[in-house]
Amino acid sequence: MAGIKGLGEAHTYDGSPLRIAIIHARWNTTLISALLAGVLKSLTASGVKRENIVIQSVPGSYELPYAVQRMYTASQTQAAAASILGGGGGLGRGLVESATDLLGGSVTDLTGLGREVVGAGAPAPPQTTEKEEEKKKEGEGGAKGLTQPFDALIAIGALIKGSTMHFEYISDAVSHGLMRVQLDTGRPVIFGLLTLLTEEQGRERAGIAGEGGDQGHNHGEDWGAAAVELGVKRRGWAEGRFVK
Ligand code: DLZ
Repeated sequence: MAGIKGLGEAHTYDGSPLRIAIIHARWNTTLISALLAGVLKSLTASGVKRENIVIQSVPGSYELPYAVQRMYTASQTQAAAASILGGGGGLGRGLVESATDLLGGSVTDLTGLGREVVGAGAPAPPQTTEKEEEKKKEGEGGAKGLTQPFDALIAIGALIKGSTMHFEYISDAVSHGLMRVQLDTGRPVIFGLLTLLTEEQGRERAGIAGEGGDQGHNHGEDWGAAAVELGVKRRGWAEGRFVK
């Protein structure tokens, strides 16, 4: 008999206007790589453009809530900087130029705000060619992409239970932390945290189980779809509309 578990009726949403952040832990990399690929596959299938996806990694799952919160703030900073600089050199540009004068050149490039800020006293970044710089920005999902605040953020981690209480403490803290960030920021944070009793459970949920490494279901695909759905619905809610 077929089971009753699962996501229910599938809806499709247009992700093309969205900007999405993915923050993943590096612990248990085999699982994380597969889950990340699943997320990217479904974001792309929903129309999210690669240049509008920003990916950052952190060491472990414990770091996820803080990183998600800070990344959202960084995207707000980018959006503010872009709106100040917008309009091709009007009042905004004048303000930035005045600020640069007042700071005596300690801020070398305000247009890079949120991407890379060189503060007073910080060592100068290594020189890169134009081509390298372009490639680097593309890797950050920012070169020609949108600068609006993220529409949704996806946190990916895989915790595997060991012989101490470590697993319980981190699972609990991260779950609560991610929920808090989404309620505090008002932006959807997708819960891509696998809390696993065994490695095999992880392979099943990353779609890499079995001898051929292609069995199970990649939950990353569901997380990408959830990010697009919530991103689209939040935009509707912000305008007093209820997107079906
Ligand atoms: C320390 C640790 C352990 C033992 N296990 C995991 C794990 O299974 N999955 C994971 O994402 N992170 C693990 N970590 C690292 C912690 O999440 C965290 O990065 C460190 O405690 C530093 O804050």
